[in-house]
Amino acid sequence: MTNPTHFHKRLNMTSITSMNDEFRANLLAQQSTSRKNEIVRRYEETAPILMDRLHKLYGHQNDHAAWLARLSDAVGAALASRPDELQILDASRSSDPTWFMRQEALGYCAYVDRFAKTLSGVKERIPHLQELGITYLHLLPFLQMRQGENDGGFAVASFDAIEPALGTMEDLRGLTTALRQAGISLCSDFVLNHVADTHPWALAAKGGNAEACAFFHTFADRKVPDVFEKTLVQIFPQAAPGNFTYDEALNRWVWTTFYPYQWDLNYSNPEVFLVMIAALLHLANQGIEVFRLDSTAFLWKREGTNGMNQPEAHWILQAMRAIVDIVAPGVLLKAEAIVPTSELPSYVGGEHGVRECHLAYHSTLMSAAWAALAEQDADLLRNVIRNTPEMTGARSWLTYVRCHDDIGWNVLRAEASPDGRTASERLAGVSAFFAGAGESFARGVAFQSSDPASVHGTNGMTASLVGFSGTQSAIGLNMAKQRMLLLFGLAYCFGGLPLLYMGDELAQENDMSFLDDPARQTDSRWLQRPFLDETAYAARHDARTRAGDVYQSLCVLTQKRRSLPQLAATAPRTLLDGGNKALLAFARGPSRDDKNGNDGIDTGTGASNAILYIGNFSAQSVAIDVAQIASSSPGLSLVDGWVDVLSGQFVQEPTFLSPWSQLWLQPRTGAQQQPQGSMP
Ligand code: OTU
Repeated sequence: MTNPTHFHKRLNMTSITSMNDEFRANLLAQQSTSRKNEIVRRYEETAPILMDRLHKLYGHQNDHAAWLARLSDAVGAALASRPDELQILDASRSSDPTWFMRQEALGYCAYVDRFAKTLSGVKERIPHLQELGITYLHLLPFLQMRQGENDGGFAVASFDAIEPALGTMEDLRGLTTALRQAGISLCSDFVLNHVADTHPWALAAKGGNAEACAFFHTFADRKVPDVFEKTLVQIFPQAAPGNFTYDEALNRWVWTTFYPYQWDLNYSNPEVFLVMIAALLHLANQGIEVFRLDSTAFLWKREGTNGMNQPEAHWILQAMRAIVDIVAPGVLLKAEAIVPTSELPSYVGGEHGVRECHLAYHSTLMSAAWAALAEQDADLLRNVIRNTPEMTGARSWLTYVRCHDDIGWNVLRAEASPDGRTASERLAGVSAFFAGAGESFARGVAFQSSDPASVHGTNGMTASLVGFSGTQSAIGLNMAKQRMLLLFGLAYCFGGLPLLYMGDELAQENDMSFLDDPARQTDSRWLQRPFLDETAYAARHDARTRAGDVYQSLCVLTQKRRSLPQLAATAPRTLLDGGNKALLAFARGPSRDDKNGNDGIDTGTGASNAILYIGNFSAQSVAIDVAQIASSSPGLSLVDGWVDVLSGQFVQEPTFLSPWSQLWLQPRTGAQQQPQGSMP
């Protein structure tokens, strides 16, 4: 592919300045007088990055100035048609940019059909979400999708229409309005790396339209694809081997990173950027408040690389963010990049805090937490946390236990290698454990992998992976519940926006029905995509049922989290030495926006208002020395006594932490001088 930096020098500063002026003028031309000042302010704030990234990406194109003018027209049109109520939202969020980082923020993720049949059905389920304390709802793809196989909607056939079985654009607007009134932000996937082979652009390309063909990466023969294949990864090596698909109508090879019917878009073509940002803005104007940018790592192709995390992919995201900040500053971008820990921070702007995505899935934290259960050792978790830089500003992590995809193990290679075994051996052990090997409590399935040493990803619902499916005994079931809560507790305490995956709140197990459907049976990710279990849901308040017990325990965690500003994503995190390999310990807080004191240290007692998290990732009771653990953090060393927020009990040292359990410890205050009881 072309490398635009080679051509970048051709544009001199004068032409950049005049294009910048023209862009702003075009943008403003369409706006009402009352909005102009605000828009100029937003534009001035974002223009340096926007212009720089667009020039780097596309400045070498002959008609760059004309293209920029068309882009500014499109952006201006979206701005002019932004509905009033969304402009109000934009204004309130601009004055509170860390709104999504509060300790009350909690996400829920579901397939529309499996949760509530249709978009209107989702509206009916708002009380369900409110009861769970949800402030953010991610609905998996609901735009018009390819008929037949469509990767759960990740093969989009139109960005302008809703999948007919799920509703209409009108229904979407009705839903976003109702959710907004309920204090819930709707998150939608924006599948920007590829489109379905039935999308009009692909159909036009097949029909011989050269402009449409240039939307994709196509090749006359295998020569170039073969060179790329030497270094590219394969995502679905068994169900969809290779990264290129021969298309008969085109009589060419098409770049298809995922399934053969998902055609990768060619972002070296500026037209692709233009139509895609226009599509995103149009959806934002329907009231979608968060975009989950799918497969962001793959947006730019470069020979000799694995095809992921290229600088240009980040420039594309930064340019999109700048445009979103101009048109819809209340809207969030969330990166889905399943990549090693070292690559993750750049999706939220890296150490310099360039505006890119507001959120990114912390997928290595998620995988490492599962690995810790298998290894009964929090080593991988500690390594991931060490490799996760502290970030300031309005950006954060999406923390989660499960999602609709597999749990990937390969992303942990860097963290997995230092223990003497090779990373492959070690991670293959974890993978085998979750596939049920030996004495494992887990009942998952290994997912296809291209790794030569066969480090498969793992599929399965949380409940099946933590042991609910593999035991009947009361003790076994209780251990499964503890493991489940341990994982949720980590997602709640780590610092980020936690996301619950539909069915987990009711401990729903693997759904085997995909095996009967030819369109789904080769993709075991469908194990973790069940329909909501209405019977379990109806029993959610009955703690004698498994679903009710898990549901209520989870709600308790949620309530506790909401009450602790130290757990807000804005509060700092300090990894501590737990003194035992099975223990993960870290401190959170004091909260940065603590109004009572700038350092969060209580001047009267010298105690910090921090929260100390300790998790036991093993099947044994482990002796803990809280004073010792706290002593490695300067703010905590003076604390004289701790209370566990979850049980309300005073910690009497020395104490034991029971298998798979966790403590959320808060410094004892004056009112809590007397121990209230011993530890559970
Ligand atoms: C994403 O996933 C989606 O979450 C998947 O459901 C889609 O199948 C895929 O994109 C194509 O749209 O590469 O960077 O290993 O983790 O496919 C993220 C499986 C991705 C997923 C992977 C993924």
